[in-house]
Amino acid sequence: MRTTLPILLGCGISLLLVVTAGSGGRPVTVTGSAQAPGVADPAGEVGIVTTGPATDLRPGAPLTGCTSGLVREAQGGNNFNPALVGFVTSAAGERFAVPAPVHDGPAAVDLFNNCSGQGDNPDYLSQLETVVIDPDGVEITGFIFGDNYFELYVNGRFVGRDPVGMTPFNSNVVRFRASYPMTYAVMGVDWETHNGVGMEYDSFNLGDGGLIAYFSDGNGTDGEWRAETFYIAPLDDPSCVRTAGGRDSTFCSQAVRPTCAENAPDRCQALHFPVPADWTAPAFDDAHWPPAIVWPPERVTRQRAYTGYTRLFGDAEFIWTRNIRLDNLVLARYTATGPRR
Ligand SMILES: [Ca+2]
Ligand SMILES: [Ca+2]
Repeated sequence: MRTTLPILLGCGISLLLVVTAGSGGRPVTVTGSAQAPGVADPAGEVGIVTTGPATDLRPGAPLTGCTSGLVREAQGGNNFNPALVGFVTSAAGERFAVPAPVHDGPAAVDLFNNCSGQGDNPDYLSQLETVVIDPDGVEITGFIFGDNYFELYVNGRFVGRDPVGMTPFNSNVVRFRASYPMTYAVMGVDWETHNGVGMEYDSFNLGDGGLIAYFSDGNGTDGEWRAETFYIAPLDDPSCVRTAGGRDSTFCSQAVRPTCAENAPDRCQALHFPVPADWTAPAFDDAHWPPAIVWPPERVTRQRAYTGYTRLFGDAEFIWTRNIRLDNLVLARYTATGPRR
């Protein structure tokens, strides 16, 4: 029998103890100790804690600056912030790229990009090149908006990625040829400017994520996808993250900022789960990943890169995990058995 005991401490800090009452002589186990080196989830994957900001920062997305066609703030917004990837190391020496171990592949074609272009890209159809995954497959066009960054894989093959990792907000289009059953694997990243502690800008804002994709065969992101988080920050105490039934950071402070964010961001902690090497493969077993959570569009974005193109996103829905603020690296998967229309 599992009993969950939320214990409210002072200063708004909530410590969650998950107590499993033993049966048949099994010992009672308690997770959630601040001294625990990591947090194990049902698949046996252990969360690993790091503390403080990343080092060794380097460019993490194809577009590293607004070098041409720059649209200024007064003309519709262009708050460019570089998308950097840094590295954090746990006490035991495990090293993680933050906010994500991005793939160094080519960028997808712009649908809307007011960083390198003027916003709307009316020529996107003529700029598409088909990524051939299965020569006998069907040709599909896909529209993707990631807050802030995405990578798309189909049947285990890289198709394209977001050219703008942080801001401004942009959207993209891809084309590929692939066979059913067609396994979509999408990396979504809520990027950060304070790498390693899950926050952004001078205000140390927590930011939030979200992802939507729609494909020309009628498939698209919805609650039938699965989604799991692999980087949770900022945290005062990583033991707030539950792992039974899929990682769940909604018990961590999300209505209020973590205490560390106010006065000691260098002491903010993060919980990492290693990204499986084969997570994009059709054969990867995602049965232990929880269903994706569908989020209302207005909770994710009011940016023109999405709102100006809603008809292209059909009946697709924004997905993420249960916590759009603290879950910063989310992997999502879905296998389509055929066209949906
Ligand atoms: Ca982006
Ligand atoms: Ca965040």
